[in-house]
Amino acid sequence: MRTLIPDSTLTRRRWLQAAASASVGAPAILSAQPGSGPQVALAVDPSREIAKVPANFTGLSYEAAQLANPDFFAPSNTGLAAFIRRLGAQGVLRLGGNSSEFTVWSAGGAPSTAESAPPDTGGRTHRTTPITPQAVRNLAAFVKACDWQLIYGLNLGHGTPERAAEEAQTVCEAAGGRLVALQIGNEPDLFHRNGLRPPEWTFDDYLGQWQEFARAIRARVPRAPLAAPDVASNTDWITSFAEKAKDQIAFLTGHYYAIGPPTNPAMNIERLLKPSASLERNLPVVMKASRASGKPFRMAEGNSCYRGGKAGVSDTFASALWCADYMLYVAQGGYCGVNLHGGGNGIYTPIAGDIRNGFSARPVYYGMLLAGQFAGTTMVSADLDTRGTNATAYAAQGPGGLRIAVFNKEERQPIRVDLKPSFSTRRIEIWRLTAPALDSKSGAALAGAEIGKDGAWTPAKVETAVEKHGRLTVDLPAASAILVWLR
Ligand code: BDP
Repeated sequence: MRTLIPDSTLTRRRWLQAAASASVGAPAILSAQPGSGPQVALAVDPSREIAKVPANFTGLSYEAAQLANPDFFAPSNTGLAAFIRRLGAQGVLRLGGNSSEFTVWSAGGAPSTAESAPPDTGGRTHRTTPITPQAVRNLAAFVKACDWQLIYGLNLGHGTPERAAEEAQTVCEAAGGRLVALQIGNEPDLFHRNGLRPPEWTFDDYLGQWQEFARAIRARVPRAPLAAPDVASNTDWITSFAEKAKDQIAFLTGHYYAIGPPTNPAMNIERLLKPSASLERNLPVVMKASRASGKPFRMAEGNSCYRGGKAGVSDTFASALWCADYMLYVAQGGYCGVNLHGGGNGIYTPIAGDIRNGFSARPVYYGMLLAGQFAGTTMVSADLDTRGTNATAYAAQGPGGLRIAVFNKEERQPIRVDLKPSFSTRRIEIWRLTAPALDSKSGAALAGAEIGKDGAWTPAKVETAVEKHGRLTVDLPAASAILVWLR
């Protein structure tokens, strides 16, 4: 039996010194912050593999309206590229949203002067977005500069198969292998009530029109990759699409917003951090369709609260905890990726700002950064006995060793995690996800470091441990998370 003994918080440098002395027989060192609370027991078993997490699991989503400004997604926007790359060596940028039903492919059209486009807030009035071939070529070059991949949304709501096919051809030629999918239509399961189609609009109506668009696209680009149905919430449409048209797509897609609308006072931090009944209900349905069809499922657009987010919730540290927990929950459940929606200075946007004023990371970005450490790994069994607390835990094996994330989503209650790894390890490092308070809009940090103005980030505060008798006890303050590395 080995024991992991808590010690004091060390800086990375002090850890290196400690590790050096440990290697010549000095006492083992580990750290945990003081505090008390219910003890939750976590058993991790790396031999029980649960799901593979693709290297491009992490993703962002932007409104297609952003393409009205061809300089935004362009290699010259190095500021934005730095923030995106920081989220993962690989990842997927998705263009779509409500505004993608109001784009006009205009081969020679003049670009708009719009600087940056926030998420759509769901009203009925929309400005038309002209998209030029130059905007598409810049987008493709931008994605390449980030070393990411692309999902591109075409206009089903107001578009025509011919226009979409022309636009698709330009996208395919510009993005080449970086294009993982074109999508035709954004949230078509809502068309019956948002004015894009008559109230009697059904799945079969949608599939018929989708096929027309797909045929026109394939007439120009026979191997164009497609993803669908990109629904807002109707999982029956995912099941039906998987049954009726799986051979035509590379993967299945759908959206997820944890709470909403923002005008409802019940949509608050407490609600956001609670386990989501709809997610628990829908994930198995979606994964059943995915397994039956052999097509992976990607959550192609989503965030904390629909209609553009809720101030005081979506822009606070609570969104960081929510986001990381959500991403790892669905990674463990088998999703092949998630795209957090944002843009401009939108309330829930992970990256805020514009070209002129520069970019910055919002709290939700820190959650993505934490969860992104699981990209390219294999999720393994992490069995948490929560003892009635709102805590969650995930573990994965991959490059850099085993990593274990534990979330204490209690607003006021600290917890003590008693970790029993059923394996031996040589070196343990702990990163904490912290902020001054749950509703803080700034001051979030991962491993004691904030994201710099240039998107730079390096762990600054790494607590360390060397095992002794097979147990590690770590205290988690209320509303915080840890990422434990076992190297
Ligand atoms: C989705 C839309 C997206 C919106 C988002 C929201 O696809 O354009 O920005 O909801 O309401 O339904 O925040």
